[in-house]
Amino acid sequence: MPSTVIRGGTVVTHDLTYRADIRIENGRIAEIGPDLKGEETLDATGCYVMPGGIDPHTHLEMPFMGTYSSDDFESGTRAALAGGTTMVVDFVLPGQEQGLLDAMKVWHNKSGRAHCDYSYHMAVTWWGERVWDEMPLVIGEGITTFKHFMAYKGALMVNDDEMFASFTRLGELGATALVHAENGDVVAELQRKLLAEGNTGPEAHAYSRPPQVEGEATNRAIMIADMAGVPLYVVHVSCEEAHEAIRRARAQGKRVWGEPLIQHLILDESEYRHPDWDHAARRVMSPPFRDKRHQDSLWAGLQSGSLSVVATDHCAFTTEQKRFGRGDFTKIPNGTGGLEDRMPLLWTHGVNTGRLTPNEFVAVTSANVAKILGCYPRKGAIAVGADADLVVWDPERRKTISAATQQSAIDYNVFEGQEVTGLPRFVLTRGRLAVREGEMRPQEGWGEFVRREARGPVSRALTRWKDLTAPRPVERSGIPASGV
Ligand code: DUC
Ligand code: ZN
Ligand code: ZN
Ligand code: ZN
Repeated sequence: MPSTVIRGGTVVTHDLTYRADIRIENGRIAEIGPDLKGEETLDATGCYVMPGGIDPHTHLEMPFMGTYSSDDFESGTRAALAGGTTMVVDFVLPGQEQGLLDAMKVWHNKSGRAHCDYSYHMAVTWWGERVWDEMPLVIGEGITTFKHFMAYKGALMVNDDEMFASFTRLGELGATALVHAENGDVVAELQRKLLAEGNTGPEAHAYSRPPQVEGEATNRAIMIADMAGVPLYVVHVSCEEAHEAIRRARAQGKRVWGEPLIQHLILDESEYRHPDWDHAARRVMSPPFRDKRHQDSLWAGLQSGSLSVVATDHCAFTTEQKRFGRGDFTKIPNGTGGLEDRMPLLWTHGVNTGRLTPNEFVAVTSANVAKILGCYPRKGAIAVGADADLVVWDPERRKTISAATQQSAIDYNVFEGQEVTGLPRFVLTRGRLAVREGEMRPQEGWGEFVRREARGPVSRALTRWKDLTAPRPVERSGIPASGV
């Protein structure tokens, strides 16, 4: 590959802003400084040069609710690049009794068509000796984060005993646990009750998953992680109740991170009361969209640092697939898209409104993700030796989001009609120019699997737990002699 220089831009990382050119050689950043020369030049005048976005949460070609999500690694990573995202982290979902490594091979077969780099989380969808045995081997493959569904009873859900066993094993191995935190038993009961009362439409989806089911499960997962001594990452935090539990845990020194989605930051529950069934059903996802009180809480969390990253949970279904749930909201495939729109929407509603600085934007869309998930500074950084996954961001470039012009394979966009200001001028994936002023230059199969490091045994919670269980001197009254 010829050397490329990105000239005349302002470099923005999670902690620094400065004027410099960047020279790229063989897919990596070779030099940062003034007046650099290369065989090719990209003009970044008037633009910010930032680490490409990393979406920590996607479901591409995911088998779910009797179908497969419609964006696969081809269309999904093409959409990602169009919006300035240069890496996605998808979820390997083993079937019941299926080995983790066998399931990983299935995902490696799907991801061969990716246009940008990618990694996986491993889902723990059942518990047994084989899962226990294979966990270190999975970590050895560079997959160091393990997801647990506390909802989807009868399908993906794991119970507390399974979750505690899995968390304990992961804590011992220095890995990180992820949770989808909703109380699956309560959701199943509310679904049954709503259907029995004749509530069959998409609005009942939101009624069946109130903020309390998320707040309860988030708190429970945090406490179980504390007892197990494992760091915990809570996916798709959508409400104040869950955010409050995360804030409290972090203030107590626990290693807990929260991930809001761009959908929950921008869209609210009124979408489910839309008179058009298709409109409402297209927005059915779990957790559901919430009201303004919760949206304000999520924005405040990003501003204060109690919430760490912004993802999409990109899981796109066509209108035809959504119609599987006509007459029964529990059969509407859960999921919405957002891969192409996450960065421009967060810039528009975050940076342009003054809620986030450009550095904070880089932190929550890229650097924090890479640090928490164990691939920093290869990803998420602008530094000599880092992968040249870069976005040249034009803060003046505008568009109206529309399904008519999107990369995603589905027939609508939940953000249809929204105006965004702030879009990529250029997007580079390991030095390869994939987007030039809105024109796509995709290359199927260019993307590579990114191995990630395990965090190691860092949970302070484990130390506290050991302290608490150690024998302590007791005074006559039965009150411990020291400590609270
Ligand atoms: N929620 C969704 O809406 N879709 C995929 C899985 C999930 O947890
Ligand atoms: Zn989930
Ligand atoms: Zn509509
Ligand atoms: Zn998900």
